[in-house]
Amino acid sequence: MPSPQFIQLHREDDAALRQELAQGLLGQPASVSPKFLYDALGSRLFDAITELPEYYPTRTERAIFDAHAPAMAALVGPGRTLIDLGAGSCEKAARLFPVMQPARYVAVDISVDYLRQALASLQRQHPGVEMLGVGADFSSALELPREAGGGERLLFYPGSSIGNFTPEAALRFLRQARQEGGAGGALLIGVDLVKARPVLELAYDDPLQVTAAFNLNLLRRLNALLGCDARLEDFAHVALFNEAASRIEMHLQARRDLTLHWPGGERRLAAGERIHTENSYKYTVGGFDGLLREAGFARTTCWTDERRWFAVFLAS
Ligand code: AVI
Repeated sequence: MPSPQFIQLHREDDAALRQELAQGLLGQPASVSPKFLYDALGSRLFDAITELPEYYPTRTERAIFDAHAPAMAALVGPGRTLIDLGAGSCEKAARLFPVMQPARYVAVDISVDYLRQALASLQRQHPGVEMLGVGADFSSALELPREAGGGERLLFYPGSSIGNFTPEAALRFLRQARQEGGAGGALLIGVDLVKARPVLELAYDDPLQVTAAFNLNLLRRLNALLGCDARLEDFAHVALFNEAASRIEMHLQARRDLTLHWPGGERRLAAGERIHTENSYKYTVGGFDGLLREAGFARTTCWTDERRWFAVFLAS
């Protein structure tokens, strides 16, 4: 019985994280990178978000794969190295195994520890597929290690996480994906589409307040990592669709005049002032297709749901 291999490429340096957080808080407007949303509790809250009736992206994307995976597989062909970016529980890729029939599976996530259990269980179900877990942060640069192997690569980036990059960073990421795919490489990517404001805003501000908890959890991280004295009850979750920028923005809005203190710094916030915590860009099919072509992909195919709320692109 083969067993998966694991490598950890990058480790966060606490001092660098503290500096990044302080710099963000001192900015105008104040901001905190969305990468801090995902500690153990934040990741569980995000999983809960994906179960909410208002948060349509996860289930809409799943329905697109359920309906069209055989057509995607026919274009991609069997025997690929399937490279899963942000693999987490590896569940989305695992659903594709029977139709895509990869020869090799490379799961990439920020920490290799997130991948150990999932990969071990996937390996038991698919003993014929070689498996590798890679701990890497590809949010600033997508560079796969040599161990990811050759062969025809299929990069898999579901979940519309590309929307959490600025369009410039998204273009950079797509260019790197094209390069990392190599000759004969392909990219299968999920993208959330522009739609009516109330649908979008409800998806990011649900009545059960799970997304509010997900956002407010950032303050707990600020306190733990930076030694900050933020009180959760002093902030309100705000999610709004910025139509001009075509993005949902999440903010933490001060409920009163207050000052945040941490060793070596402080930041005053007036009542109503916000800390910007996340952008989630929404694309049109034509707009994202243009971005793929600008990144150097020559052939693209797109599948959407009936309402055209979400799209999956295959680019090669
Ligand atoms: C992970 N990412 C695609 C989610 C999104 O929809 O932008 C993160 C999220 N933020 C609030 N709800 C979900």
